[in-house]
Amino acid sequence: MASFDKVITGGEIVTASDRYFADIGIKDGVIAAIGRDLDGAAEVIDAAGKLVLPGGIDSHCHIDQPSSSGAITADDFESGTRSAACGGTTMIIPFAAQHRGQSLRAVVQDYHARAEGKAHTDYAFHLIISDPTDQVLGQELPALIKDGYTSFKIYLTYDSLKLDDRQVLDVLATARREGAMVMIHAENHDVINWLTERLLESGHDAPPFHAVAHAAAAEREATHRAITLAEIVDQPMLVVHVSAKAAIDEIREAKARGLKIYGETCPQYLFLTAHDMDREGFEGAKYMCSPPPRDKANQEHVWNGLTSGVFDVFSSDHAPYLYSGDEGKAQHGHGCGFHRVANGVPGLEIRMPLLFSEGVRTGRLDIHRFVDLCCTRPARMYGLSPRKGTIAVGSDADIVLWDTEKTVTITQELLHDNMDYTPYEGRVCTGWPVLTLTGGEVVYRDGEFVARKGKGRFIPCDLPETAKPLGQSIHGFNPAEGRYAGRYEA
Ligand code: DUC
Ligand code: ZN
Ligand code: ZN
Repeated sequence: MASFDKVITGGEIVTASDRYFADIGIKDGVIAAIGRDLDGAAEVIDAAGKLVLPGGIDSHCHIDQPSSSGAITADDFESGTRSAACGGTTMIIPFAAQHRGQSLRAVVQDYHARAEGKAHTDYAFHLIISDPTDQVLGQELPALIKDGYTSFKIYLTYDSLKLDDRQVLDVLATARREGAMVMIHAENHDVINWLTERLLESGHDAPPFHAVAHAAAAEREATHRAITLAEIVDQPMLVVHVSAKAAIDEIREAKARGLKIYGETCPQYLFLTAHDMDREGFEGAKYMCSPPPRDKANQEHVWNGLTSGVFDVFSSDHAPYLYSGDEGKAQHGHGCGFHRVANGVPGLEIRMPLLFSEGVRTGRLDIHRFVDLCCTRPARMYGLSPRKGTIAVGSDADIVLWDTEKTVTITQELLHDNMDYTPYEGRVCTGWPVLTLTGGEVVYRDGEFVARKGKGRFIPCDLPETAKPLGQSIHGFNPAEGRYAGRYEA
């Protein structure tokens, strides 16, 4: 009997810390051996001349997610994970999003039904908490955390999602007690609404004014406030989709003070600018997301945040809303104003190729840092390591072969999602995934998606290593004495 189901031979393995030539033996979907001249395999995959990387983890994407306005993402778990796999991503962590009044447990069951039997990659769920009642924080959330939903996103903006500071503190304190990770969308809600009203009053309702309403200063203020609230409760927190220097500075400063504050950024903040919203007709809506892409100078600061360690993870924030058709951005926004357009851009498939091409190939980003940002850190951040995010004996055989010389022009036709546009149309990438294995099965080869039935599994997350449960009392803050006795006091 063959010792391995498959052996990947002759490739150069790259992880977050190492780079070396070796073969990989796969058995029952798991990496069973790494070594020289492995034989005894039923199938051999020739990786000569290719880099062999861990599959990517996209830890921020919206799949089959209805918004409270009724808009629904164009990708379901079938098309979303198909597209992910073709771009070198082998695990996704989308959201199970609570609308106010809903039971969190019911929401989670609903999203499981959406994913079951459809996903081609493994998946976990973050929760979105929009209604932190006593029942939710006291009963549902602790039980769900024990069942493997160990991270949740909260919002400081959007009418239907926004929490006030007091609610944020309640959520952070619950997360601290249970050892969960909190992700936060940090933009000042009142500022955005006030600016939007002023802009609309003066007839400025076209897509570029979205970026004016979502001012960088509003992102900075909310980031500062969120960090302050996390500091008061002494709870780790990840600021998601960071777009602007002002917010990056807040995160850098918090890290320098020793706080467990983490940062995430996305392709749209490296490769798009607010200027893209300035296109003919309503076309600018194709580039609208929140926070919005900024300017060239801010792009440089985002790059700098990636190379200098301010950012811990690089995610897509894939929020695929169609442009055309009855439910499209154009129909909803044209003649009604930028504030009516669903916020979000697609990016699941091009997240890693774009960063590889413009970061690694240009010498701007160390390849180990690339793997760390796209694969290893998301696994560690969300309690999936070492099963996911690296190439090691015992880890799942989620592996991607990269051809570093392959040049591809991005077009919507080439991509595998359900969208009708890509904001990156015409952009040329050098370095592209040529083969993807999920759980030891080849699902993508040379531009073709080759899987049939979705075999992706739900993977419950452990408690994140950065956020072990810290008990009932709040370290550094003694509510009984009513005074701050924090770590930074002399
Ligand atoms: N902003 C969000 O907060 N979520 C989805 C996409 C977006 O642009
Ligand atoms: Zn968000
Ligand atoms: Zn998002």
